Amino acid sequence: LSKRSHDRIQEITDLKELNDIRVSLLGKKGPITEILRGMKDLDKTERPKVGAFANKVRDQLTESLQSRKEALETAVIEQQLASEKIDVTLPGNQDQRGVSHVIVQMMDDLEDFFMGMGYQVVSGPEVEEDHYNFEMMNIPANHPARDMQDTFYINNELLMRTHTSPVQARTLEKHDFSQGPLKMISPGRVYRRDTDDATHSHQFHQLEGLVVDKHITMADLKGTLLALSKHVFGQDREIRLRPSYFPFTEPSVEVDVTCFRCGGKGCAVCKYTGWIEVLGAGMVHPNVLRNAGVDTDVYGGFAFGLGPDRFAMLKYGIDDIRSFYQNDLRFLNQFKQEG
Ligand code: FA5
Repeated sequence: LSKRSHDRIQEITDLKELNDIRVSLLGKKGPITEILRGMKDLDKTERPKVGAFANKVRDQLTESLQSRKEALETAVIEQQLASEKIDVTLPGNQDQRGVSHVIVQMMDDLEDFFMGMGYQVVSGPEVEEDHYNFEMMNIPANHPARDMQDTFYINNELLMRTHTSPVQARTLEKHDFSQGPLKMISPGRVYRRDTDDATHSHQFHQLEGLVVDKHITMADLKGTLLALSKHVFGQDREIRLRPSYFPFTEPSVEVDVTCFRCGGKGCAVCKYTGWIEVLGAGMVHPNVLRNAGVDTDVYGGFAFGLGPDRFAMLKYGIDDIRSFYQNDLRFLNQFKQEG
């Protein structure tokens, strides 16, 4: 009984079934109980032997049942652990990290470049006085150059600045030249009553640059803009200066960079000229310096104004400026920074 029962018990795979077997073997109606109950009918000399035997079998069965029960319980726990196991090699839930806007990245890069050359970064108000936006920049009322920059007026004196050039005037007024030369850039938003199209936006960005010191020449301007062009568009770039007109610079130039698609040979990107216009610049007009109280017998300088929107379009081959302002994540997420 003991051996056969033991083997059967060890084959059981279910706790309920095991309990049923226990009841059938050791319960009130089981064989052991029956033997013990029948003891009274036995001979006195037989009783201790049969009793000891029955007890031994019962103990063996109890032990067998107990060990099987423990084995099954352990198996249940193990199965549970296996099914609830955490796979630490699975990829985690990715956080949706934001991306700096491509224009912000472009402006950060330009700021880094100029700060590395010792320029200070200055900001000015977007709601600007007519006085700084135009008058101080040598564009008096009724001057035809005002038409070059169609303006959002707030009232007679206030407007949305049409360029970052008023920051030149504000900084020149405050600068103490006895402490050294002025080298500044000013990045920011500007506004014009332009009709939005692929290359024009009514709100866009500019980055102004201004250097005023003794003995500043056009060669300083050209060297600076060449270094800038190489930094942004690639080390192979060359630049050329073409005569232009701005009221606040004299002489004034438009700056072209050799096309970075064809290297200057001529292609669709540069309209087969080999050159791409990237910014306006010039030597600071003496009137601008005088308006700000700077002694033009001693000091002179150069200034430039570039459009980070247009720079980013050229650098990344973006054909519509409106892409920057539509906040389509499929567009913006393409400009993920490393790290
Ligand atoms: C100016 O605004 C001058 N203040 C720049 C300057 C500063 C010249 C200092 C000399 C010395 P302009 O209007 O060309 O110039 O604009 C400068 C740049 O802004 C352009 O080269 C172009 O990149 C960008 N820009 C002008 N209008 C728009 C527009 N509607 N949308 C996007 N970018 C524009």
